Parts: sequence; structure tokens; C-alpha cells
Amino acid sequence: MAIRKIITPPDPLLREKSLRVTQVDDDVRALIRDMFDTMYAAPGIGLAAVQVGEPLAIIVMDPAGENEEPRPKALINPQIVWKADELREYEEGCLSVPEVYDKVVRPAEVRVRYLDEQGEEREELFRGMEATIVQHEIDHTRGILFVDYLGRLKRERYLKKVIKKARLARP
Ligand code: GNR
Ligand code: NI
Repeated sequence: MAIRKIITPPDPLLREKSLRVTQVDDDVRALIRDMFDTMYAAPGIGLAAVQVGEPLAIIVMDPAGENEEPRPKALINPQIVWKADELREYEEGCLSVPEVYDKVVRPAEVRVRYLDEQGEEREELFRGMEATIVQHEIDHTRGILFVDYLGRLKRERYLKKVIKKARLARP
């Protein structure tokens, strides 16, 4: 079990496109374990590998509420193959953009193709909260942060705030 450090702006890794995983092996499964440990410890409901400094196309999520059974999901090389026309708005946050929350509009349902931890190809329909999270995480694998949807003014203001806070907190 290992809780990893979560990177924040201005770390340039957050803006890079993650690499596709070519081999789903024990190293990948060990990284996924660390990602779940880090996500649950934060606590958060999703995490992309790049957020712990590994720019690989791997995401984990658990949309279960506090009093529900955990529903952990790990998706390798996730890609959206269909988006609903219907939209959904949700107040998002991000462990890599701490203390910033704002409304983002995204497709209300998406179908995602991915590899599971056994390397098997799967497709799954995500709706509601799960649709929001999976799109937020897939964005991370492409170097996109939720503040990018808010317009230039808010994006710059929020990113500056995060960078300034991190600078002040440095030992
Ligand atoms: O923990 C998280 N909560 C959250 C809330 C609304 C929309 C998306 C998210 S994902 C976020 C964790 C995170 O930063 N994942 O990349
Ligand atoms: Ni995030």
C-alpha cells in the first residue's frame, strides 16, 4: 500500500498527453493499487495516473457515497466512443486544483471503451455522477483540467491561486 503525492500546477506533466498502456502487467496493477490508495486517502472519487506523476492512460474511480458499498473501477486506455446529446451540469473539483470548485457542463451519458485489469477489452455506459467523473478523468489523460472549460478569466484566476498557495506552502 502506498499513498503517492498528487501533483498540482504548474507541473508541466498535467498538460501532457498520457501514453497508452501496451502491456497490462503486474507493474500496471501495482500502480492501480497505489492510485486507489491515494484516491481513497485524499479523499477523492476519481484519479488519473498522471496526477501521481505517471503519464500513462490509466484512471480509477469510485462513485459510491459515504454510506454505500465501495464500487472501485479501474480503466486502462479509456476512450469515449459515444456521447449523449443531453447535457448535465455539476460542480466539479480536482485533487490537482485544490480548493477550487465550479460548474462544468458535459454530456450526461458516455460510452467508454477500455481495458480492464486483466487486459480484456470492455465497453461500458456511464451516466449521472459516473459520467461526470469518467469524463473528468479521461480529460486528465489528455492534459485537460476542468478549469479549462470555464473561460480564460476564471481559468487564469484559479490556476494562479493554486500556484500561489503551493509556493507559500513550500518548506
Ligand atoms: O474527487 C474528485 N471529485 C470530483 C467532483 C466532481 C467532479 C469530478 C471529481 S474528480 C475529483 C478527483 C480528481 O481530481 N480526479 O481527477
Ligand atoms: Ni481531477
